Amino acid sequence: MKTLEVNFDGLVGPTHNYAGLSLGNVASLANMASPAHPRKAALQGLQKMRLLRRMGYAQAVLPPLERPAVSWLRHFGFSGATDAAVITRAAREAPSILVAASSASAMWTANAATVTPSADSADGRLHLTPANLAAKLHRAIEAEETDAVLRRIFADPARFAVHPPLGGGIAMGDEGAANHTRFAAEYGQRGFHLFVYGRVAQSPSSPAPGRFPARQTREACEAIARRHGIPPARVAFLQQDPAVIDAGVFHNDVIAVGDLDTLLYHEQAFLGGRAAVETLSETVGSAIGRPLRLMEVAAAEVSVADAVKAYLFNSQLLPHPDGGVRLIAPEECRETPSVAAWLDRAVADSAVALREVCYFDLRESMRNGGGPACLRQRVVLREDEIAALGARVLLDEALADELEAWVNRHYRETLTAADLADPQLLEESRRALDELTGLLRLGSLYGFQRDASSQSES
Ligand code: SUG
Repeated sequence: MKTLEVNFDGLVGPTHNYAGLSLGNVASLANMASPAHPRKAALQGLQKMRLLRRMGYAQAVLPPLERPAVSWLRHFGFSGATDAAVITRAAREAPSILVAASSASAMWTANAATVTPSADSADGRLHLTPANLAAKLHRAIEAEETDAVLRRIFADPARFAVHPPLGGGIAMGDEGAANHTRFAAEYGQRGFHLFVYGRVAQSPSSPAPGRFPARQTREACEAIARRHGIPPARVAFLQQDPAVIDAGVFHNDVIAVGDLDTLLYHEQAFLGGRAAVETLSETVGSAIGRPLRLMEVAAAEVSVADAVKAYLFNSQLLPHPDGGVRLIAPEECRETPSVAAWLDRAVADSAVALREVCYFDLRESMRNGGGPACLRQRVVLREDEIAALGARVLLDEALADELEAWVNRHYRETLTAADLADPQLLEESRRALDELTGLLRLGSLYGFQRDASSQSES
């Protein structure tokens, strides 16, 4: 039976804005309070999905979460007779909490979960753990709702196991697939899992960044590998160099990307440097039965600062039909001279597996530190598992057209921080999401839909 890697991209939500919420994420801080363009953001994301599908890759979509999250505002004590009153009170008393409850950050679905395909787990089911995203308030409040979304889509318990997000707070800080890479000779064959962490929570003397937070802990990585039933011989754990976290590499996918038998990484990505990568390469090679193709980017050619600016490593690495690889890169790579020169050299060199680079304009997401790879969650699925998905999430031209028209009908052109206090935005977002659940056949997914149906029943 055929097995495919399906890219589940996040549909950008109607409240997309720049709030400067992510200390350690250079773009998020730099663009704080500048006006955002939700319609353009959603269309840029859809265009990427559409073109990847046309290139022959399996593409799916994950819905946005309900934002502003009135239920969270109520949870934090902002009571009110109506939801609009809750928003108004939060805007007056604690605007920073309203802003966190309004972020469209669920669009970066690389952070939605960590997935272990059925070929790799002890019980032969596909396992998913939604990320707890404990490091940041606006992201931590995603976990419960993402869990609900994944349970709708991966609903068949005979095939899929959706675990709850890890408890335990920041010591179990987990940012999902942004810090995880699966290697395999072919998608359907048994794989090898690389987990990358920023610090060891239970060992305070171990190396850690000094300036910015390390969001992912080793303990969280180990817990996920255990829960998903991955044999220990098929897992490796590497630590990020704390210096790169302090330079703005808040997730491993800002400094390395791997797929199948290929790893593209920056020389300074990992603690232990080249020796650590060589050991990894040997272990992976013998586990998947084929040597790992390493593409190292030297610091002398591309500095970490340029890598962070251009988001070279946040490209999607995909198989090219001729046996090499293709990169789906942000436009910013073409505009950063050191990165553009590296890519040109690599494509021209027949000894390097890189055959082609396709550039995409994802500027709206990039201005919050989200590149092509942040916007997608990779799920390796057999054909029967694809057929068992519990919603209309697999993208075809018809769904892409419908989603584009839906965005054009509902999304604002511009959104500023001040607009988040406008209760009208809540109404608009709910109207849009209500229609979306119909389009994607998700049923009554969102809290406001369930509240409305329980009111009409009583
Ligand atoms: O968690 N930005 C996200 C970007 C996530 C990128 N994902 C991966 N690298 N996989 C974050 O820092 C900024 C929101 C704001 O400032 O408004 C934000 O949340």
